[in-house]
Amino acid sequence: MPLSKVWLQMPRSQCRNPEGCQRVARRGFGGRSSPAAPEQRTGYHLPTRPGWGRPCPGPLPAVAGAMTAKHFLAVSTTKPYFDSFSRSLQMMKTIYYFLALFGVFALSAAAAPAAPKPNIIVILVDDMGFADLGCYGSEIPTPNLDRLAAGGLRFTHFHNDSRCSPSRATVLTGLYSQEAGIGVLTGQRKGPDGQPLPGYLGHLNDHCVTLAEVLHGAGYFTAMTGKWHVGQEHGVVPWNRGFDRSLNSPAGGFYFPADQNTHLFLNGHDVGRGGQEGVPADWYSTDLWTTYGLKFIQEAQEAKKPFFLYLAYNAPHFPLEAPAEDIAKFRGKYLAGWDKLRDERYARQIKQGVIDAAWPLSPRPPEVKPWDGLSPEQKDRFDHIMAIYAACVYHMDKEVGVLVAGLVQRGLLDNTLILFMSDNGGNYESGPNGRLEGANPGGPDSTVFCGQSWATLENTPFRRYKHFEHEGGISSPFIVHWPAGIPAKNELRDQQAHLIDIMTTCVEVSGAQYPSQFNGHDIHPMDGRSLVPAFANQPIQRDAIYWEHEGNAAVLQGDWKLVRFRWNGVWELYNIKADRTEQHDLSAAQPEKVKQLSAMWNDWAKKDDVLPEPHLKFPLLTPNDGYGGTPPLRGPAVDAGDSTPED
Ligand SMILES: [Ca+2]
Repeated sequence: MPLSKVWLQMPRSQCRNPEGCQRVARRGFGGRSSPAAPEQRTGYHLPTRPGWGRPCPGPLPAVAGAMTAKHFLAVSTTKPYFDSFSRSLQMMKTIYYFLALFGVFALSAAAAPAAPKPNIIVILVDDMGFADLGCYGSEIPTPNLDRLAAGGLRFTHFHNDSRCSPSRATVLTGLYSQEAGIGVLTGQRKGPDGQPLPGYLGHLNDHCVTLAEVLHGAGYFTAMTGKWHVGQEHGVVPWNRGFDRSLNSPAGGFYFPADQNTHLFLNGHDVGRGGQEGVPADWYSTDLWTTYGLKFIQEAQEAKKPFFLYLAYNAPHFPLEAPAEDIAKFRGKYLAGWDKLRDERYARQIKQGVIDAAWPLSPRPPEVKPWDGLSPEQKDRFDHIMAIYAACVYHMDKEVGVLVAGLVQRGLLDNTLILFMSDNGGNYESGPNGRLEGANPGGPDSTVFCGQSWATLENTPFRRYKHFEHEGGISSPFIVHWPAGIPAKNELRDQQAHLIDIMTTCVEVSGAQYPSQFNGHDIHPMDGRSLVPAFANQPIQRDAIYWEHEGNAAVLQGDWKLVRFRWNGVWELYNIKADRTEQHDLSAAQPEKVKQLSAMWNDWAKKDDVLPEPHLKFPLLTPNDGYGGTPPLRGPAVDAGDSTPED
């Protein structure tokens, strides 16, 4: 029985905690509490205890299948769901019609009060590929994010900055990462003269403002939980960059208190691994970020302010770790192998409309072995690795459900703009074999990397990975959910967008003023465009989008993308509308287009402190090989350095 049906038809009597849960009529997340709803109706199981959004313990074992989510909300994008959803939508339209009529009469009698500012939640996940959510083709069950997508929008051409810190800098500031001071990670890069390169300071500079600083100025209660990674070691911290509340780690690379890299700060106080100042001693990071996110939302509500929450999950970044029961759900599921699963994801993506059937699936890279040629022992090892990765994604989705339940409980979901995205594509680091080390893989003492072979699945149907500016590195799911502001439900948007647009969008929907000066410093103008027109399926007016990371580079203008593999690579030219999987390099056929776009890229690079490129760390590779096969993607010295949990 499909996962969704188990839950959709689950009678109240099957709940493990029927007295502790209430049901909410399935009328969008904002559905009215309806404890007396008929048993056959779909309902969310919610805790009656307010405040913390603990999940319902789920159905009784006899109902829950091996893959069943142990969570209050497990709805996937199946046809019965959409049929029912359409009926609900029709009912809502009727209600809205009468409300609108009533509103006309009311407005004639009195001036309308100002619309309340929307709450804003930016959810940023770490190292998750374009194809890892159910609503973007994955076999990993992500019912909660699928549900948000069904109640809102999915963008199909959304891009990030291909690496942790640059993407975070861009999300937070609305600037290209170099302009904000973070072109690579949080280590400082120096030029030949020994001076720090302004685009590579390793921390947010003084000429940018964060979303928190901007929204705080508009009366918002501002909070963050999760991975910071924009320069805490240099003194740039959430509590001095606009956040009223924060539970953060300087960087990522941990999931449990016992992990080597665990380090927490609560509102600026060093609370170590937890166990002090109210932070529990025993936690799983994904849960902890959600719990404190809801705690801060509660504070905002009590303060009667709109809130901004930046929820930066550090899952599913390496070293991959997850609760054992989550890993067990997936063990054996990946013996099907990357070749078959990739074909299946590709087919689902076409059916869902998130990719164009005209784009061929990029071929398996030469480094990745055919699954059928592996020994049973090798298959078992790879299955174990991917089960842990899938568990990280699955658990992250589960916590998104907890967050949404907390919003429903507080009556906040309807006017909360939720934006969900990933900071870069699936990660090939550790090479095609990945890593599976430790007596208890997936536990706190283990070292698990998904590796290039599974990353190829994660980035279906695109080429290349995190670090690179080919589509596999920079493409992300992007889910937008805002019932009060976006009437469209379960619609796709193919407008090109980038996380640089988050600032501009938040400024528009909040009515905030983006400053030209802040704390005595001149502030760079925003580089992005508001996505509000795209919410109504109107075009976004922009000239181009640019990328640079470790010498990898790209510019996208309309249908044309120029992309380069390393600083010593040659420019490749693709018509991204016809060939988004980057299979047909048109650079030789259209040299004038290459000349035009490369000149644009150079002008941008000079303007935004991208030059001189900080490539001295990296060994020289031979020019672009056309796929990333031979020669090796990275030199050995670089692989060793990048396998640390720094990013
Ligand atoms: Ca990342």
